Amino acid sequence: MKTFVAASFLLAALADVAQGHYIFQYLTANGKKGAQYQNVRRNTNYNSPVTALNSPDLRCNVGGNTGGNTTTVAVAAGSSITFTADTAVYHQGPVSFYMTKVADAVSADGSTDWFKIKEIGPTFSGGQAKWDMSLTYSVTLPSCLSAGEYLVRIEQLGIHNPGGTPQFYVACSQVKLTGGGSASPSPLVKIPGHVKATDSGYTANIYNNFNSYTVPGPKVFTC
Ligand SMILES: *[C@@H]1O[C@H](CO)[C@@H](O)[C@H](O)[C@H]1NC(C)=O
Ligand SMILES: [Cu+2]
Repeated sequence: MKTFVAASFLLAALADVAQGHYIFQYLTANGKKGAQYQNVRRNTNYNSPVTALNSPDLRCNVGGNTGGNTTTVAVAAGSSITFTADTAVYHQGPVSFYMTKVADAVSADGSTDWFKIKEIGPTFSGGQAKWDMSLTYSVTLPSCLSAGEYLVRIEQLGIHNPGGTPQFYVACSQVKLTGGGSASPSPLVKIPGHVKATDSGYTANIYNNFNSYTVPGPKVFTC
């Protein structure tokens, strides 16, 4: 078993060198897939993850602190949007979606309060964990949120290399929510700060006695 684990680590390390990582670049809204970076902020770190837990780059990736020429798409509260990456996710780990309400989605820097709207952890069956490693991930924008502009953020956390530093693959889309309600979403968090170095979902060893998992960050807000 030890040999197997060591071999897995080695393979994971080699794969990291040999393959490109994944970057979330496309947003599908209103059933229409936008062009590359049309509604998802452009990053400037090629396909590298963000790894510092205290970095503002955790919000919308390196280079994503403002929208640049990324435009804001109008979507109805209660509808679903989809993030698509350039290549499918291949590091095991959870996926979370966050939103923050902003005055202007193009210029917002993500320093405002965020809440989580969805999380995807592993499923456990027959002693095996199965992660959702996909090219696309969808989320429903809660129907009770108030109308206005928001950043919608996807976070895939690579925890494939226990003992190494987990890797955040993040991106922000810019949406203008229409319809909706008047809910005050909670709990609210700041990013960075939403994940702690001691969180079990951050420190987990997914190869050793792995039979339960808590996705890091706040509880999911539901209407
Ligand atoms: C948007 O800006 C990037 C550089 O940040 C540039 O490469 C790209 O061509 C621009 N796209 C449009 C449509 O202007
Ligand atoms: Cu990697």
